[in-house]
Amino acid sequence: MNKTVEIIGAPCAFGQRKLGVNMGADAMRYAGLVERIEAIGVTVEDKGDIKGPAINMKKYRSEQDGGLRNLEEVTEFCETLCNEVDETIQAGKFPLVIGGDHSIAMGTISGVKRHYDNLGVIWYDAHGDLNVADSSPSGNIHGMPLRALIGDGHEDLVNIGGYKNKVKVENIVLIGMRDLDDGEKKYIREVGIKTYTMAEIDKLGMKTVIEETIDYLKDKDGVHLSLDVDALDPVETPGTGTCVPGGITYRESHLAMELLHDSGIVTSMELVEVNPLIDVNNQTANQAVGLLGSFFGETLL
Ligand code: 4U7
Ligand code: MN
Ligand code: MN
Ligand code: MN
Repeated sequence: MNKTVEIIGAPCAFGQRKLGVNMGADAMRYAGLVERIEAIGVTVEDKGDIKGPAINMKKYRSEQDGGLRNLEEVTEFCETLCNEVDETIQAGKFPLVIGGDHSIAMGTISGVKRHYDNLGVIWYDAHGDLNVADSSPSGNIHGMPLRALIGDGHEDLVNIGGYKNKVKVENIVLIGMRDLDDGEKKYIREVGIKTYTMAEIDKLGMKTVIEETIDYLKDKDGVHLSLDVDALDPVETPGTGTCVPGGITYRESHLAMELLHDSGIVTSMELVEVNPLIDVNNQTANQAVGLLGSFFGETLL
């Protein structure tokens, strides 16, 4: 990486109901994120955290408000993040957004997309995050960001950054899928999103999956990597709110990061859903930092 990496903390927990994910960014800082990237010889600046709306614990923990939980708070958070990311890219730096729950992707990618006509997106996750309010079993907005970026869903979410239609379905690669809701499966098949479920990863191996992904996205003018730590297997990586067994190993994920580094195609990244309150000795944040090391070019010798 010859660009300066600018870290933007996005301590948002409004996209789901497990408090603690708002401390994910600090958990990664505490695990040595800045030092780890600097040790590779890459220049890093930490912009600090986005200032989002305060958490009202009573409202946050209430069972009601189904549909789109915390819509206003998520929207406000993402609007601010969008402008921060935009600024970082304008300054010629590489934006590394650390979450926070995955609803923040609507902010990150809305900011990124202002700079690219034909943006590719790699969605490394156990989930598709392709719900709309009607198909969502939970009402949690962190299960909807990719669909909102495509252009479907609540107007406030679809229009973050003041414009819509940020990601084309043919520019997306889903990796690690193993918990897709019925509506998401139907949608993926209907519009034909390039998808590597765990079954494909087992059959092809991660090396081929990433090589094919790079080949699929090589003509795009930018590629955003959205890494949800729940893509990894919860036996190794337990500190996240929506664990699904049978996931990607830590080593396979290192391989993915190394191959993406070598390709040089990725122009922005976010790492989300680290929740230190449900982790064991901060090991999920430690692994996240390890993966970011590989992504920015760390080698073992
Ligand atoms: B994450 C879920 F129903 N699909 O919509 C939903 F299974 O950002 C989970 O990937 C969403 O962690 C997970 O609530 C969102 C559920
Ligand atoms: Mn996700
Ligand atoms: Mn997920
Ligand atoms: Mn999750």
